[in-house]
Amino acid sequence: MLELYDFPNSICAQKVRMTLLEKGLDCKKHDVNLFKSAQYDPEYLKLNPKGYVPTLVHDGKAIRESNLICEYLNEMFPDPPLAPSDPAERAHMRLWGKAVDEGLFEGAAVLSFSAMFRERMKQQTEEQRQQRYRNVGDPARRDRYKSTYEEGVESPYVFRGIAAFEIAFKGMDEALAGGADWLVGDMFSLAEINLAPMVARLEYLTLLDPFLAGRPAVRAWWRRVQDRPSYRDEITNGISPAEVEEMRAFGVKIRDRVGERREEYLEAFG
Ligand SMILES: N[C@@H](CCC(=O)N[C@@H](CS)C(=O)NCC(=O)O)C(=O)O
Repeated sequence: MLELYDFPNSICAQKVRMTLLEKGLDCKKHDVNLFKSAQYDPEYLKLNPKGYVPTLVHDGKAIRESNLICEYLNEMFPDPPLAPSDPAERAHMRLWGKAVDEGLFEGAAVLSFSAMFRERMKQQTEEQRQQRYRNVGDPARRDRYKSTYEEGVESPYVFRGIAAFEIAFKGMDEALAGGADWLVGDMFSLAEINLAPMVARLEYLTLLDPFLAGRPAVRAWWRRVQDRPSYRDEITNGISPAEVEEMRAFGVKIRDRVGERREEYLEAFG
């Protein structure tokens, strides 16, 4: 039996749900309400000591980390395959998962945080905010939360996130330059699944366009990803109209400054 500890608009959980749909797998879902700090419930921490979603439980075994969960599902349920059979191509596919784990996830998280969640945190008492920082149990993550709360879009974490996206889109353009439909191995793979929720979050925040400008192959690839039934069910139809509107309304407030910071990155490193 498959069980997923999940939160609807979690970009990490979306990867896992897309993988489940691509594989046609049934899964029992448990909602872990991140806005009510349910991820820090002692019972949940036994499954996922970092206090994250998602966690997959398969026949009683807990599997953590969205990228690893998707790999696990692909190994346990090989049909249809979501990874190329050639080992070198599989390694290339995993580079995209690494790019997400090493920069794009944090980029999407800090952009969302500095646009939206920061505003929610402003409604909290100082004691509630301090409790939030203590809960995360990890100084690196605490520093990221604090910086995006205090500095918003001016946070150095936001600058690094914008850089991670710019580097990734440049890499996608190169990977698609020969006319390929997909990033690796001529197939829709875990590379697309790892990236799709990150790119979608940028788009919902109205921040995607500058990254796609002058990159028609990436834009066409993005349309292909969005046409995938797993994307439509889990992302397009899986996010409520109220959440879509919230992301848009807050995203537009930081859009100009994000564009300027992208230009700053290109001037310094482009
Ligand atoms: N590297 C982890 C990151 C998981 C993660 O940070 N998930 C977010 C939701 S997308 C979360 O649970 N955040 C709760 C918190 O930071 O308190 C993965 O890919 O599974």
